[in-house]
Amino acid sequence: MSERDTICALASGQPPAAICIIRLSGDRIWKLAGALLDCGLPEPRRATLTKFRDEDGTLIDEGLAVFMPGPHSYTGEDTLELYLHGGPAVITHAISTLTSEPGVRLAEPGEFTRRAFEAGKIDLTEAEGVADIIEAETNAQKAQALRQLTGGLTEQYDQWRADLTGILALVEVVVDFPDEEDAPEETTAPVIRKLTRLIHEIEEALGDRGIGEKIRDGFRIAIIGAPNAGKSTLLNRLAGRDAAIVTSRPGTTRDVIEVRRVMGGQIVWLSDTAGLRETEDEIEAEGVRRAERVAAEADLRLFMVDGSAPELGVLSSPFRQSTDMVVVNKADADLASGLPEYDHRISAKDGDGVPELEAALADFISRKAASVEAPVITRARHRARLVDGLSCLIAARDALEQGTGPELAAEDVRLAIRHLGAVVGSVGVEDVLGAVFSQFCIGK
Ligand SMILES: Nc1nc2c(ncn2[C@@H]2O[C@H](COP(=O)(O)OP(=O)(O)O)[C@@H](O)[C@H]2O)c(=O)[nH]1
Ligand SMILES: [Mg+2]
Repeated sequence: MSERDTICALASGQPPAAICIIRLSGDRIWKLAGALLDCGLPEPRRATLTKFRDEDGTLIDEGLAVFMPGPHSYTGEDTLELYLHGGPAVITHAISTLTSEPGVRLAEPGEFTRRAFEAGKIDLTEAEGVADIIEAETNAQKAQALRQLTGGLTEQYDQWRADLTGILALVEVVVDFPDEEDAPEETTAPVIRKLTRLIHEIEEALGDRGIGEKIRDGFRIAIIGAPNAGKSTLLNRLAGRDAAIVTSRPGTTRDVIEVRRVMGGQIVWLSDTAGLRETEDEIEAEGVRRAERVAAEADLRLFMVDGSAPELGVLSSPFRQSTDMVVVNKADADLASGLPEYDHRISAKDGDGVPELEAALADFISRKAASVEAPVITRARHRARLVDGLSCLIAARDALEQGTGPELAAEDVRLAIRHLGAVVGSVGVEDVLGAVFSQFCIGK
């Protein structure tokens, strides 16, 4: 018998609801079921209708109970799910009854999944997939999370680690060569070839322009341009609310204002920024620096120009880049002559041209999201480990090529295996587990 607490949580959403699910995992289930369910411990994996009582025999509710004995359960432990009416009084009565049993307590966020991970039922990327699918808002997020939770990333990392184990065996052959002789070319050449192939594969995964992370966390569009061009007016129109202050006074917006939307089937963060100009005002100057930072990180920069006064639109502006989408605003007013080439002409105030602009933005984002098929990296955590792994592999190859020491190469390959192993959670992840699982909701 394990010493572990049995955990208990409401796994379904906020009450009131038609039905709630209360979930338990751990070996106290036998005792609880015997004492509190009229049916006793239900037959495994069979929904059983039963009355559910507290320790005094008072009826809590009538509902279904499903028993899933370990190790063939989500957590690997015995688990019990109770399907009751989803009212606050039922839930409170049920949970307080269950947790008043010694050795039974409320679960922490993600604790069921953490137990599944610790029991070796899933690896860390699959656990992250579980967290992501619960949070998924767009279809693209859902598809990515599903791929991850069904082992899509595991497969890739296992393949890389298997390749590396093979390479390590070959490097050790080189290491074992007698001191007085250098390892012959025939021994090192195939190892270098295999290493090079793996280096390319990992470089390719890293060269995904962050699409997997963006599908998960959102793409970024920055609205930039001269003061008074109408940037804040456009942001408000795209947001459908007054998120940013609009005035006729140039230099009104100082901080970056962000609005979250779904566009082109993706989460998109739209940022309104301070007008780009040289300024003596300290606060405005900080606003301009922030605007430049946001623009530099954006997937798309909308460069807005006041069409009624293009000379103020500073088209020759040092801030403008050739890849910017140029939007001429104030098309309702008399447009000045000498307008530059532009991609869109709108009136942010009246809304003319805005639907076409929105369609173009949606198209841009959905194309960008589709530009990488099945990204291997969906979190910064994966990227950091892959970058570290890659540099070890490059160091190993250098050592073999320059004949400076096969022992060093072997050590680097071992380190690379550890870095890739950390992504799936097979080694050295104690320090990240808390961070990964605390992001979960309770009951999962
Ligand atoms: N005529 C006209 N005025 C506009 C339009 N969009 C914004 N404005 C006005 O231009 C001024 C500056 O707008 P704002 O959105 O604050 O510009 P920002 O400094 O670029 O954020 C305000 O007085 C707005 O009412 C438009 O499409 N047509
Ligand atoms: Mg503004």
